[in-house]
Amino acid sequence: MKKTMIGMLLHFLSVLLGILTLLVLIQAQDQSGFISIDCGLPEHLNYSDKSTTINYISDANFINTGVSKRVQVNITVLQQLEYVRSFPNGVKNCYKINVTNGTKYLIRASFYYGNYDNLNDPPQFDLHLGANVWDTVKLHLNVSRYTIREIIYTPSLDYIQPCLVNTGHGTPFISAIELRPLNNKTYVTDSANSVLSLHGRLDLGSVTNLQYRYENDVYDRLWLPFQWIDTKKLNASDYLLLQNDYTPPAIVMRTAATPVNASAPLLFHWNADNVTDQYYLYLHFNEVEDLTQNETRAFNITVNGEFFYGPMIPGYQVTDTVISSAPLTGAARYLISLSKTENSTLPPILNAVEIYKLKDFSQSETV
Ligand SMILES: *[C@@H]1O[C@H](CO)[C@@H](O)[C@H](O)[C@H]1NC(C)=O
Ligand SMILES: *[C@@H]1O[C@H](CO)[C@@H](O)[C@H](O)[C@H]1NC(C)=O
Ligand SMILES: *[C@@H]1O[C@H](CO)[C@@H](O)[C@H](O)[C@H]1NC(C)=O
Ligand SMILES: *[C@@H]1O[C@H](CO)[C@@H](O)[C@H](O)[C@H]1NC(C)=O
Ligand SMILES: *[C@@H]1O[C@H](CO)[C@@H](O)[C@H](O)[C@H]1NC(C)=O
Ligand SMILES: *[C@@H]1O[C@H](CO)[C@@H](O)[C@H](O)[C@H]1NC(C)=O
Ligand SMILES: *[C@@H]1O[C@H](CO)[C@@H](O)[C@H](O)[C@H]1NC(C)=O
Ligand SMILES: *[C@@H]1O[C@H](CO)[C@@H](O)[C@H](O)[C@H]1NC(C)=O
Ligand SMILES: *[C@@H]1O[C@H](CO)[C@@H](O)[C@H](O)[C@H]1NC(C)=O
Ligand SMILES: *[C@@H]1O[C@H](CO)[C@@H](O)[C@H](O)[C@H]1NC(C)=O
Ligand SMILES: *[C@@H]1O[C@H](CO)[C@@H](O)[C@H](O)[C@H]1NC(C)=O
Ligand SMILES: CC(=O)N[C@H]1CO[C@H](CO)[C@@H](O)[C@@H]1O
Repeated sequence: MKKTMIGMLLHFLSVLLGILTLLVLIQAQDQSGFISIDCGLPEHLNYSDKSTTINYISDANFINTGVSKRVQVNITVLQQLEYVRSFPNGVKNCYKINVTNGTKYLIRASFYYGNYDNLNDPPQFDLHLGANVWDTVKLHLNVSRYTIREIIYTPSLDYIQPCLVNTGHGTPFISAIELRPLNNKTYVTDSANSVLSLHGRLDLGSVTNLQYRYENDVYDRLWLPFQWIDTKKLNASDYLLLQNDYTPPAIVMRTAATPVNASAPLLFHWNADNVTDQYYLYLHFNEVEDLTQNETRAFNITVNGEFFYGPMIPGYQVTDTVISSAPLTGAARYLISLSKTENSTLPPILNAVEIYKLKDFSQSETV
């Protein structure tokens, strides 16, 4: 195992930078520790999902309120979206789900309206975790879209209480709650009372245009295929990959984005909801080409023009993850630029990216 940590303070954005190259061989992992709850599912219908092999159980043992309903769409994929639990009564309805305290979990709540109430009127409501406001959920009428909310959270009690809160914009409901234990060396923040909330998780250069999750991803993260303008796709000839602790799926890391114009930088950006927002960025690299002696690929990474990390030289068939070990903050828009160094013969690449927003969870874990 090799570990390199380069830290550097950035005055403008106050960012500490680091690179992790933690090399471990891919470990075979099963879904042990996964908690997969299909909300509204009648108890005798527990099932193993066809596409992921994940076992889903009814929410009947986790909540006493609400009613089970079925969506008006024939579900062919993502069977957990077929039933919902809807909460016509009460302002705040809470689940109580047993967990292993001290374990870092990815917690995902899924919502699929599917006109389950025959009103053709998708609601808006709030999602809480205990006394903490997690997010607002706004549903779509479009039957081909579903909504997720995801956080990375380490409970200190042996149960969690996700709650649906009626804010006067329709009846709250929920389709699924999924908990996935993560490696506690990953997604580390320095604020004890905060959680990471998913802002985006992209698979760049995808040649299949498919969304990947378990079993490709041992942690069942969802990777969305995406292509930025002025980029083209590169793909490796095989799936060989020496993993790090983040373990992005080999099928995601097999492909990368690179600028169409080989001397131009690779650029992407996101807009902050608020300049006070704090973001954590995770850039995953894997050299997809077997470079010859006279070829080099080296690039520097900047955030809003300020040096972030470099020179980055992706290892061949190795996952390298560049992380912001302190949050990016103070801007309305974050422009990330990867530009080749003077001596690099090849343009920059990027295989996958994750962006999380820090959320304050300093209120009680219970309701
Ligand atoms: C479904 O799963 C739950 C939780 O494991 C269990 O309590 C229940 O008995 C199961 N129901 C059936 C019919 O298997
Ligand atoms: C759902 O499937 C049933 C039976 O296969 C069919 O009768 C019905 O029309 C389908 N509904 C929709 C909305 O596709
Ligand atoms: C949760 O844990 C408590 C205490 O250990 C136990 O009494 C209860 O049955 C558990 N609930 C479920 C749904 O497993
Ligand atoms: C788990 O909770 C118990 C008490 O319920 C506490 O003693 C223990 O320290 C907690 N463990 C962690 C890792 O938080
Ligand atoms: C529904 O969403 C899909 C996927 O985002 C999109 O392709 C389609 O155009 C949308 N349909 C409508 C009616 O908005
Ligand atoms: C991660 O978990 C291991 C084993 O449960 C524990 O020994 C270690 O202290 C934890 N590390 C952190 C940073 O929480
Ligand atoms: C390619 O990018 C370089 C550097 O940004 C620029 O000078 C050049 O004009 C670009 N070429 C084309 C064809 O856009
Ligand atoms: C931005 O955040 C600050 C502090 O958290 C808050 O006072 C302000 O209302 C927020 N602005 C908007 C537009 O949400
Ligand atoms: C790199 O070396 C190979 C032979 O090993 C040669 O064919 C190629 O032209 C060289 N490329 C450059 C850019 O020098
Ligand atoms: C890239 O970063 C290195 C290390 O900080 C620096 O020496 C070099 O000048 C930078 N190169 C470019 C082209 O920005
Ligand atoms: C770039 O190449 C030149 C000429 O080969 C060399 O003098 C210089 O040290 C190289 N710079 C870096 C950063 O490797
Ligand atoms: C599946 C796929 O698109 N594979 C491509 C990977 O990249 C090579 C070129 O390097 C193409 O020839 C393959 O078609």
